[in-house]
Amino acid sequence: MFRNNIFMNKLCNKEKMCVGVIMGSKSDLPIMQGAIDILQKFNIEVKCDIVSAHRTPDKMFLYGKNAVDEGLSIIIAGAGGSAHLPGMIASLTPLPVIGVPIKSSNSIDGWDSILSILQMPTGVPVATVALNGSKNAGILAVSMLAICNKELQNKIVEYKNDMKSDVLKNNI
Ligand code: C2R
Repeated sequence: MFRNNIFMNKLCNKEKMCVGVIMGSKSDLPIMQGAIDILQKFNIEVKCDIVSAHRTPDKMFLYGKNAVDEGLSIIIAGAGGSAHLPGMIASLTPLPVIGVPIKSSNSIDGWDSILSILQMPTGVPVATVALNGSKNAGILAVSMLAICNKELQNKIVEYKNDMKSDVLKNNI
């Protein structure tokens, strides 16, 4: 069910920029696939895993502590319901963390997940995107990686131009 073997537990290629995409459950994958797809479109290496603050706390701790040594530059973390994963990961790593609130089966209406990820205490930020907004999380990660990478920045400009053309094409 996992496309392109993305859940392989491989080390990142240190020569390439690598983004960690984690989620609280495999039931989150259909939503988180949006981030994976956009990162792959920009030729960014993706290391994907299921990590849960609640169900696999030891794994979460190790993931956060080892993220830099694993070669990750940014972590995108998605979770639904009482979503502690993004914030806990942000507490364990110096890397930027982008949180994706997910409207999952155990969610009341999505607000539970949004507020758990958004309302972080001062000192431990999580950049929170819209509910189920994993594609934007991917684009934000690419923009961060592009700060010191002109080639990648040009690709984002191209992406935005394509988006503009698509909208204008539909003008009535
Ligand atoms: P299941 O479908 O496996 O029951 O999971 C997951 O992200 C998922 O959206 C239901 C939902 O529980 C969420 N979950 C968390 C955490 N671990 C799992 N919010 C966590 O540690 O924050």
